[in-house]
Amino acid sequence: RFGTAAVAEEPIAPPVEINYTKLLINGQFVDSASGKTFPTLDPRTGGVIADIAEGDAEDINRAVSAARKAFDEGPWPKMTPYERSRILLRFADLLEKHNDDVAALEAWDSGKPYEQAANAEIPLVVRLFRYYAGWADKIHGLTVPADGPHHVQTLHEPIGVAGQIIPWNFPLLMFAWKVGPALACGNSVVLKSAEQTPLTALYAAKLFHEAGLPPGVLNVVSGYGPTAGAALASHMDVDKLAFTGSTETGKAVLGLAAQSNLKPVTLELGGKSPFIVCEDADIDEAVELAHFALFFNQGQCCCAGSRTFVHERVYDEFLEKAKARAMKRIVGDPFKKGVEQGPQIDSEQFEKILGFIRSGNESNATLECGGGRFGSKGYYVQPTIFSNVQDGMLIAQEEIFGPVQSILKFKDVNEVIRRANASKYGLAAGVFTKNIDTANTLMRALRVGTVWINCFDVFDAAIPFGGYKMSGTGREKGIYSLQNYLQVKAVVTPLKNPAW
Ligand code: TXE
Repeated sequence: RFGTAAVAEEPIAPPVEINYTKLLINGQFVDSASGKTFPTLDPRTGGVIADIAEGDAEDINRAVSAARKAFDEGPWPKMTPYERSRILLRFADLLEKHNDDVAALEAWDSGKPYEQAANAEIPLVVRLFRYYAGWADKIHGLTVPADGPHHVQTLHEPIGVAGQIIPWNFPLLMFAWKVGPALACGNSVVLKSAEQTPLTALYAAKLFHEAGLPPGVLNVVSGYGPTAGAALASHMDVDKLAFTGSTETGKAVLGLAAQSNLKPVTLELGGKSPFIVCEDADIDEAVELAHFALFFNQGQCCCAGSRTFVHERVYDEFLEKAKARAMKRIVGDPFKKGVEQGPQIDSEQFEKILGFIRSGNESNATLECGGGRFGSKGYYVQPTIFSNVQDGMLIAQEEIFGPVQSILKFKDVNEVIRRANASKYGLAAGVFTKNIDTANTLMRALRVGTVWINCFDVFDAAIPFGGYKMSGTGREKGIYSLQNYLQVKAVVTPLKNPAW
């Protein structure tokens, strides 16, 4: 019933070996202190890809000590900014050279289509490191015209040891959003990758050392949240915490940070982003974009356009075309050419999505297509559409994080503003209209961190990203992310001859 991929005669990805499975601490690959390992699984089958060293609190201690030493004793924060920039650029070059291998690892570990990783995500990561390499030697303070006979200046200093916890939906891109600005500002890092997708962070950290990064500046600890993640969030010697993941875990890490040493925390959490199709929209384009906004990356995007609001005058046409598009979506092995949708990340997410589909059916939304598992093994879910969705339904309120589009009808702009904003989340929104006045009204009224007008999921390195409300706090990417990794020091000296 759904599109099927052309079976590629030749594999479209290079054969890839898994060489890095240990923890990377102080520039060395090491076993975990406990000697324990955990399996990382192939979402196509649920089978084991590799056994990975399982870090816990003791390994976090080791990694934080190495990062502390690298920060306090240098050379990293004391290098010239230009030298730091050169290392970031050399890393970007190496990653670009290994683009296809890294993309293959990413697709294998996460189930995302190889073509998506190779053609879009890894190039975005390369671009982001070049962008932050460009910032490294442009970070500076101000001279402040204070009252009185004083010379006042501010120094923008690195904050110290940054703890970073990332999820599995865009493993290397999330690594980049966190590590790029932290290193550009001269910090050292302890990063905990997601237990579902440990492979590419280890590979990238290895390349960073090849690029000349001093030992201890970037440490990668694979492992689980309640052990390694919680130890990092509550560590007394970590100066800053950055987290991307669920709102629930975000609350927990914020609490751990507060109860330990009050380290500042940036959070990038869940979303329930409205995608608003106005009556003047080109329906074919709107259908395609709304489809992309929701189904991209198996629906596993924090900013997924997961509430598709369609104006009543174009609702029927939109629905029919949206359904036809979803039915054509090519679901299959992420390593086959032309595949648009691979499996969900793991059995937990797979079951969660099927639970939401049940809830949609029980709440009398109309199931237009899909509604179940795709195939008989692995974690594939059929592209699913519910129409006639009402605001109060669970599927209109909670983050599904899967290929399930919910379509809602609206009558006028003020109504859709009110309904779009009636969410605990405020991460992003899509607006589809040709009318500049409508676009301007919606853009200002929506309480979200990003508004994409007649586009969606544009992730340029320079564009800040982050949430209002329970979608998080702080911004990543662009100039704004530098603030997360800098301290401002005011320096005041008396002027002995105030006349000058
Ligand atoms: O997230 P968690 P999960 C949403 C999405 C998804 C749901 C659950 O709705 O269905 O969250 O996914 C680490 N202390 N998003 O369970 O638990 C964990 O090891 C410290 C949205 O995977 O938040 C991983 O590295 N760390 C999202 C990271 O937190 C802890 C992306 C994310 O895991 C921890 C992913 C703890 N107590 C899921 N518990 C987005 N915003 O993009 C877990 N972790």
